[in-house]
Amino acid sequence: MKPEELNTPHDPTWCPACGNFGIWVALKKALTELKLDPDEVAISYGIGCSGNENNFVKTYAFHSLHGRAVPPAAGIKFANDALTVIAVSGDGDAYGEGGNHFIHACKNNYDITYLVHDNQMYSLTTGQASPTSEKGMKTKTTPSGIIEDPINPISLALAANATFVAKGFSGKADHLAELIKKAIQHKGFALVDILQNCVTFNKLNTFQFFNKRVYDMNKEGHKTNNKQKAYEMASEWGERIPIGIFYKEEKPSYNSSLPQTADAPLVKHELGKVDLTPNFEGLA
Ligand SMILES: Cc1ncc(C[n+]2csc(CCOP(=O)(O)OP(=O)(O)O)c2C)c(N)n1
Repeated sequence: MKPEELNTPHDPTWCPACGNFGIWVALKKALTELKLDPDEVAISYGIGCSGNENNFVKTYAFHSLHGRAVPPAAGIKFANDALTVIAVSGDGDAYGEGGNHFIHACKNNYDITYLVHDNQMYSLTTGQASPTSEKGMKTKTTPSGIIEDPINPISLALAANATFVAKGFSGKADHLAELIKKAIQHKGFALVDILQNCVTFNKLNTFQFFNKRVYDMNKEGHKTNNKQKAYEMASEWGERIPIGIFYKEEKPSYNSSLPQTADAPLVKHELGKVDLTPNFEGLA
């Protein structure tokens, strides 16, 4: 398939030059280069400009609640691990409302890919401060400037024991597509935190801001098997911002470790052969 064949009849409704376009292009490129057909992929979306992508990519899709993209994705993978399962969120969705789900998905090593459209802003609701907005930034909810430091998604994922931790940039779609492919191929929970510009509400972290700062950390020699070094790289944010794979580790995924799903996913279980009588013993 060609990436355009994953388009739906609906044109994206994002603002012209929104970073979501680059992520959309990279996702379709990654899926087609991995030769995945639309019926082999299920994507669970949160609520936000990012979540609206569910209308624009032709795969199975589930539009969940705000902050809740991960639980349906984990459930879909339990039910049918033949599917490639992806969750898509904004930074508010992933690290704010869905922060607890995020931490536990890292810890549990669900075999899903998490693509976080990180524009440092609650954008669909027209520009409120999010967990990754920079200190001092003036937004609708912080007219005098944000007083607290932002969350660092990469260090948070490392501390929660995620087995694949990466950062991309919507303006480098080819590099991002490669990261998404590697995240999908990884057996276990894979985070790709994606820096993106919001042309309408974030006037600080613009396309130009990111474009002149990001560099490919793996090309500059960063190895992906050193957690201590990954923490160090995660805190680099200034004149230079690293993108690429910070850390990667092989570990059995949750599904493969769970006796109920180790041999066969739930969809392959023969329910007719399950003896439920012990569950009803003692009941009138
Ligand atoms: C529980 C809940 N809280 C708040 C909202 C309102 N809401 C909808 S979208 C959104 C912001 C989304 O921001 P983000 O997740 O960063 O995604 P973006 O729009 O920037 O892609 C909010 C607060 C909601 N729908 N449900």
